[in-house]
Amino acid sequence: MNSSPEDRRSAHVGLAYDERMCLHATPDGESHPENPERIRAIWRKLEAEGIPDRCILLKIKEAEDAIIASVHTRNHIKLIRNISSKKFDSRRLMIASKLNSIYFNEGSSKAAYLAAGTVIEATENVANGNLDSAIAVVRPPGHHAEANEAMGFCLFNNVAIAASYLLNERAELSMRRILIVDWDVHHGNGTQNMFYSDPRVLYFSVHRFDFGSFYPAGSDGSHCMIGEDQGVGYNINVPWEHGQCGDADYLAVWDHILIPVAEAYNPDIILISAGFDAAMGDPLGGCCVTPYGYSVMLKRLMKFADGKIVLALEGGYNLNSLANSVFACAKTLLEGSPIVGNFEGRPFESTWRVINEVRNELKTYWPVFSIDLPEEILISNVERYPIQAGINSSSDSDVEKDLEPSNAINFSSNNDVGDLILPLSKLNVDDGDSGELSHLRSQQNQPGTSEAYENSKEVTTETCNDLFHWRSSLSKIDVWYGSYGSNMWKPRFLCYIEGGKVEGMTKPCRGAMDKTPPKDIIWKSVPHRLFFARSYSNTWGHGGVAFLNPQSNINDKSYMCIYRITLEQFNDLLIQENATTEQFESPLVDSRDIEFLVKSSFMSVESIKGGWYSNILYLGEQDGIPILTMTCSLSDVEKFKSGELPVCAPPKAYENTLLKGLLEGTELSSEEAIGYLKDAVARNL
Ligand code: X5A
Ligand code: ZN
Repeated sequence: MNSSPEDRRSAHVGLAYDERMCLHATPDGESHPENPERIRAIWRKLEAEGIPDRCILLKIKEAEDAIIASVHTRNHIKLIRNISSKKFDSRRLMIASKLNSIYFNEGSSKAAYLAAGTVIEATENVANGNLDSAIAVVRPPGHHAEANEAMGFCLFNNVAIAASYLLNERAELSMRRILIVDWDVHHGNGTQNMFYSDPRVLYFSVHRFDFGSFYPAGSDGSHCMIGEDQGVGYNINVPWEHGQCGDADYLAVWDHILIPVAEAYNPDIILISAGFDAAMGDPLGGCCVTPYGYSVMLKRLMKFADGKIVLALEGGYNLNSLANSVFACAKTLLEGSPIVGNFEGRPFESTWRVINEVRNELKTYWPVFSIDLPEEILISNVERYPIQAGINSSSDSDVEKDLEPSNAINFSSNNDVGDLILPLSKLNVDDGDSGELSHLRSQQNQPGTSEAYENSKEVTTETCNDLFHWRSSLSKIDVWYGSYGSNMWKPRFLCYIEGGKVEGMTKPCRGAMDKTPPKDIIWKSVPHRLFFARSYSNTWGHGGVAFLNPQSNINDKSYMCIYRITLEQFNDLLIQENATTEQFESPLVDSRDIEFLVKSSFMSVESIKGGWYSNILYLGEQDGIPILTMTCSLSDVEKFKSGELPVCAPPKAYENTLLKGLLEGTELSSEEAIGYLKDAVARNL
């Protein structure tokens, strides 16, 4: 280094990488997002930029069982130790298949021990002052690994092991307060659990939560999880409601949650669970943090703990953004200032809501949170919303089951609804070509194909120029949405508009972007047959859900509650009902589709074909406004008739919701309403 004596010495930054961590790979050579190329790509980039020469290269060590045992069970350690041995050859696949998102091969044990050992080595040398800071380029990642279980591509919980090592084995280093910052796009369930009642470790995670539907789904990542016993207040979750979060959102969280807490906590060392799957273009994360964003996030943490920071790689699946982000972090540690850059845009409206919820939840433990946020940031005249609600959210459908909410459309600078109204896309259902939508769809990532991962970058940039325009035009068109199932009960229907859930629903709805309540509600009856089919839905659990036979019959009569909403809201409803993980830049149903519907009475929406409610029915009009509903396809009806698909009575909670709707909306007595539903269940299709 060519620094003069007056200069502060350049930082001693440790860097760790070992090719042997590439030994862990899928057994059959199948492509997988968590593959050896990830760390190779990082290393190639760092070398090309001359970073290793400016760093202190660390010894790569395997972790010792005795140290791993401070957070993992003996059984788990035994499993990870033995999984690669010859005698497990025949059982490896079987064992992995019983775990959640895990593969094993003959190199897995070695890589897992090296990853954990390397993070320990980096942490120890930062803690004892040999290094100022360090980056451990390791895999497999760690933060999902539980005490007794590998999951989410993670075998050993590298960061948790290192933290526990400092606390329990190296007390003389006086690392009494450890801040773990987990900026991987996923919640680090394993790390949270390991220190849940331990105030010596403050676990902070910002992650996609999507109301509990984002991996690792469930309530662990909720902002209500604040720690317990001695550790209460020392677990902080910032759960995004949706994808597309970027620099502005993350830095708002830094400003209003993490930095104030770090000031109060005064950590002795910071360990970063540094996943880069919230990076722009990541196929799993669907967020858009830039290298500059990571660089600033890191720099803001460097003023704590005397700059003692260890970054340990977690996720990050777009090789380019992964390598560029790690490079940005390395430069930041070395140079003590963020890389050159800037960011545009403002946080989402939801980001302020989330920040407030987190602060509120924790204000008794962190008094700084009692200070209200300045009003001007809460009342913004230009609110920013994510593009379309195509994320795993509540629905009676289960098509999304094992799809990654991948390939979210990224946000570029200009998010405002423009005045410009572009021509609406057309769904050419009549000639079998679904136009733009099928084009978009064909470019979707199919998890498991390497090509898809390579494509992800192009897709993201291609769709980066968000088109809000269809929303503004469809918000000016009214339709009646006809409900015949649980949506007949207004509070349940409102979940699709406002978000949230009512009793009996297993998960909340995302809500529509426009949360205006319906302008009018009317009850009608229609000459279509109501029936209950399927045997399980994500929202209601085991039992059937309501369908309407698309074919009318004058002898049939079903009650219907029709809500006057905008065509924009109808599109958001359609997406939620069909639980698609996709994001659409064009509407699924536009005014030209309505013209088509008026003529042909039903229309299958090609781009959500897998959804159970992808068939739009036109049921005439009311006050000159079309009445639309959604149901299954005619061919599904045939399958329900033949027994190829199950017909099933509804679950109690679901049936009760329909009953409440009928009783509040119609003149039916409760006997009549019950009879009406019983009949729909019992009568043959
Ligand atoms: C470390 C990490 C993601 C697991 C996703 C499983 N894991 N579908 O990013
Ligand atoms: Zn992740």
